[in-house]
Amino acid sequence: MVHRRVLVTWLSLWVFLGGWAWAQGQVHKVSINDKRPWFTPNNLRVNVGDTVEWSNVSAGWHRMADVGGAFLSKTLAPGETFRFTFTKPGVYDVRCLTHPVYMRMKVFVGVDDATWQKEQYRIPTPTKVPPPNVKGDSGDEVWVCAQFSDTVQVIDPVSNRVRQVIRVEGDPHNIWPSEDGKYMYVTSWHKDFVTVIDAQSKRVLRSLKVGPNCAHVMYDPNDPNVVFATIQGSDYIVKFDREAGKVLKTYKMPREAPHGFWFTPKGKGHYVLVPHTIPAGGVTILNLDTDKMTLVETGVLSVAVGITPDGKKAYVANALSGTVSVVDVLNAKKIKDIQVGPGVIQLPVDPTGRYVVAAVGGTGEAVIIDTAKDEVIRRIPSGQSPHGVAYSHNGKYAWVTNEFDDHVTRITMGTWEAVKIPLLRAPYTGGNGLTSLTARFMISPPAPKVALGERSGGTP
Ligand SMILES: [Cu+2]
Repeated sequence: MVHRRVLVTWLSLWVFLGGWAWAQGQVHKVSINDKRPWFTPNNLRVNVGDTVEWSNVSAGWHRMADVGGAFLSKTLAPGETFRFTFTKPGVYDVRCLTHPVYMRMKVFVGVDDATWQKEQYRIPTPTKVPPPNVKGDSGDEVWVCAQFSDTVQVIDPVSNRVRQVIRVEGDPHNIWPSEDGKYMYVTSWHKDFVTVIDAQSKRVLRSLKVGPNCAHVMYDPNDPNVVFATIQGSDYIVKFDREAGKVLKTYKMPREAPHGFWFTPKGKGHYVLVPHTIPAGGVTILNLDTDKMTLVETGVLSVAVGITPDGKKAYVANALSGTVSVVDVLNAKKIKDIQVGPGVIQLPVDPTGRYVVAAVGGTGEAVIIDTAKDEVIRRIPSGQSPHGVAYSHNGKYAWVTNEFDDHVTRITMGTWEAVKIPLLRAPYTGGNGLTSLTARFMISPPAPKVALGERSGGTP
């Protein structure tokens, strides 16, 4: 009797475990990388009931999400994993929501062969453009974060050629000068530090650890001795000293994932406007005199802000909504939504205050908004996935970076003529067998010419 009972128990356990294993389906592993291809594999075919496990084998922070809303992980630190069991058939557009433009993959659940073959995700290949025969004005030089190649590339504004390449590790994403033009600050988008470059010598001076997925950087126009950075893999922004020696203060935001922030100009209020990408969007208006924060709902995946020279109006890019929200800064109120197209990212207001050039990733265009009417007046083709926008100091040119192309587009304000200026490819591509991508840039005061290709210093 005893033996029989043991046998029955074992049988039920076997049935139970077998049934459990069957219900769970198979487990498929995907690794998350910092470089292309960002997911291995980046197309995965599974059965209904199967589980996918994403392992962060990179040295950065990532956050897994289905665009259709089936799941959203927490921010995964290096070594962490996330699992999801697919119970419904279909094709899932899966992204790292911290880096949603390029960290993409597809999961095919219970689909037929035709769907699997036809709908695979392929990472875009940059289009090669020749150097232009047009010249520019002396003065500003253009600093471009060639993010995928781990370089910052400096363009000579007269010849329209890259004249210097500076190595910056960790996917350099956003760049900003100090008020006197002595330093350039660069964020490392897949890492947690800001790199400081001597703008004249082009040498890397030091780096400062600020927090996971350091996104944008900018000094406070009302107090140029302090510099701020947004920490997208968190719910805070940081303030550090001009020399980037230490973090002075951390501001906890009402929402997560702060990204492309902007200050009201000097003497026009003391506010910083911080957009939130994940999951809800919106913009926080932070009064830096009182530390009071007001959240304004704008749209979904709010990624960047631009502010008029009088400090009164802000433009907020809602990447997933495909809209630009016009916000009354002093009254913390949304005035209007302008339809521009999916994947709208940076949109600074030009120095005259008359125009906003918005980089619209989904349509490949630089979209021009007239600030008097707050309407779109022009759409200019730029490249694959336009991303960053900056202006020359005299307001003559706007420069637009293209995330999946190797060129920046120079647009002449008013005539809207567009010229494509190539960045350098290999050997500056970070050893990934990939042509470089650009993310953002800013313009510094003139600097002496340095031999092309000289690599001065490395990121500490
Ligand atoms: Cu990521």
